[in-house]
Amino acid sequence: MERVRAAIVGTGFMGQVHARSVRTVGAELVAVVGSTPEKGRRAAATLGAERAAGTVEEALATGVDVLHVCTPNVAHAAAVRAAAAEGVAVVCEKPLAVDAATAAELVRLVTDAGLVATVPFVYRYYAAVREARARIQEPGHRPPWLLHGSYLQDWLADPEAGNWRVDPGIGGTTRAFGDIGVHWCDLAEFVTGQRIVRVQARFARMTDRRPDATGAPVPVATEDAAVLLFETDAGAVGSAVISQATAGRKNALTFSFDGPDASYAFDQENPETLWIGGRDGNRILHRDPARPGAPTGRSATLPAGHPQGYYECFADFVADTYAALRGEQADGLPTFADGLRAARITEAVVESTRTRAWVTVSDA
Ligand code: SOE
Repeated sequence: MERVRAAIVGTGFMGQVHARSVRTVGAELVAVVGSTPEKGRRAAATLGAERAAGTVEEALATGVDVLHVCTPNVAHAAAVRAAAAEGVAVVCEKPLAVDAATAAELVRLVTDAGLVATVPFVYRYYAAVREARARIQEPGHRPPWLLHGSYLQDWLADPEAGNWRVDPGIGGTTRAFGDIGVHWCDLAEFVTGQRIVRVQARFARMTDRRPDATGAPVPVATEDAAVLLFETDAGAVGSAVISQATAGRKNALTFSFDGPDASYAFDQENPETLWIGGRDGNRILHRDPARPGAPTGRSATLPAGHPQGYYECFADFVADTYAALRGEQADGLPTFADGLRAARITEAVVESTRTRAWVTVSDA
């Protein structure tokens, strides 16, 4: 296949991350679409795109192979539909859609069109995560019975801070869980191989008013934090605390998956190591491709001591997506099916916060 030709719609932080990965994997960034023509033109210049396009349709008409959707959440579905209509592969930021029914529709669309369609659950790409997954899912290894952790950030810890995600009309009915709780749940299922089947959840807000786009303080309808209890199809129980307003925590995604043979703990802010707890002692496993049995995916093969970071994980995800365009199926590539899974867990979480009851995660 010639160099992959990509377009990006949405030029905020995630659009910039996607653009960097597109360049890193040697693809051509043909067009970017901004929320205004001026933002599009500025982004085309700063992100190294061949041109700014006024609309998604205009970007698709340039003959790209793949569209990266990095807009605010409510606009994801329209962009995915446009790509599917043109037979263009798509990478859509999470959440895939602001409700499970729409997410299911998008899965049907891309499946019927036979398109590669992925969602950047990129924390799967850390070697420590793959190491935990390989050990936990090794035949004969007794499964973890207790899954727990958190995903804590503080970019909304200032009660005066606002963002489009706060507005349910743009970000969806859930903010903290819909934005980053889905990462935590994706990792819990990816690493353990278990599926979350029932949830009991509560939302919480640090503040009831935040400034809207004009700077005027308005009532807040979405959560700053989510607290989740869950059960899995393997009989495990678990809990997760999700927050975007925890002062001092920048991108602190942590898990501990605990079984009779060992406990496995990971901290995204210290991603080069995996803590393995044992009854007769604990180990800190440092990422080292020279270690027999170490994960071998793309940036996991960086020599020990050369940290594999967020950008490397993102580029590995994009490279695996583009390899799928050539018919290669990489292990652990997160697809629209995983985006739908996240939407269904999110739907159950939101319902539980309303009914205050345990809610079964739909598989329908
Ligand atoms: C903001 O919470 C954010 O950028 C998320 O949208 C990303 O998915 C996460 O990886 C980092 O934080």
